[in-house]
Amino acid sequence: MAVNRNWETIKTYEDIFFDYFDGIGKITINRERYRNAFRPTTVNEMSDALHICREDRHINVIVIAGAGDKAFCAGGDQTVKGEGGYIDKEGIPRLNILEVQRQIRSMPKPVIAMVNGYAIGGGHVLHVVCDISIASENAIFGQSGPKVGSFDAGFGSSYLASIVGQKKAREIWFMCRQYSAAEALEMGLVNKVVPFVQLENEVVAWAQKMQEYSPLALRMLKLGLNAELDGQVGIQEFAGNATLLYYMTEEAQEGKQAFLEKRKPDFKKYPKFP
Ligand code: S0N
Repeated sequence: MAVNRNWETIKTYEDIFFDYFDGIGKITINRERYRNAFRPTTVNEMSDALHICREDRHINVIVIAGAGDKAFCAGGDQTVKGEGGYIDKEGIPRLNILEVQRQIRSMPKPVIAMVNGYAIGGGHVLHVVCDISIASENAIFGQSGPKVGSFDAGFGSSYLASIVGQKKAREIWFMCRQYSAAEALEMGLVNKVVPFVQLENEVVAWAQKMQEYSPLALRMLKLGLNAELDGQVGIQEFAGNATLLYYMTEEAQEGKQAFLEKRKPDFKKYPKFP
């Protein structure tokens, strides 16, 4: 049974809802009329909300959702697609969803996709780049790029292939088929499928469970899993986080302290673990 949670508004936008409950920041695309297809405004707002999620110490887990019961997200809004990208209010073509993908991937906190209906095109890639995908039984998954004149050969293809395998990823893109939630579960594309009315309960339960565990451990695991696939960028992200851990040691503080006190650092006293 669905539970009525007291989600508090974090910030008000035009195209998205951005709410807080119990350590969870929830970003909901609110363009139900267009199956939650995103336009540049939607994406700019998602990017702003994700930045807040990264900075806000009260937010430990992020949920991405779509409004209503029909769609998670139907990808880029085809009505504003022009030459060079999706045209924003100033008339500039944008592919700014790629920035949102990068933000989700490098977010040092778990990101859960709450897939409540169609996840198609760029909307499908959006759930793929999230750490965990939990879907309702009515969810439908698929890529449509080659049918509508677009493609995502980045995370939308290479990361997808690392999840479902190369052959299946090629089928998904080359055939533009739609897959049921059960099929998505079968191919490892989602973590769990539940009845629609239980979707939010399930997502919140996963988010609450993760919050019982060490945030630094989850963070390093996410970055390690990314680093394997992301080449130099993945190593740079992982190394940045290793530096953060190093700065938390006395050994690192000794280097800085010695410099400030104009003396030689004494690193000999620190243990060298085998
Ligand atoms: C989702 C679908 C299957 C739902 O079908 P259903 O339930 O029958 O509803 P419809 O009647 O089709 O839709 C209801 C209303 O919503 C509008 N609408 C739906 N999707 C979009 C959309 N993407 N853009 C604009 N409007 C949309 C319908 O037009 C309808 O409106 P009315 O009532 O006025 O007719 C079905 O809707 C569907 O197939 N939708 C299109 C899915 C799709 O092809 N999406 C775009 C795919 N491409 C991308 O997402 C590009 C991704 C991207 O941004 C990118 C990323 C990396 C690199 C490059 C790119 C790039 O931009 O190329």
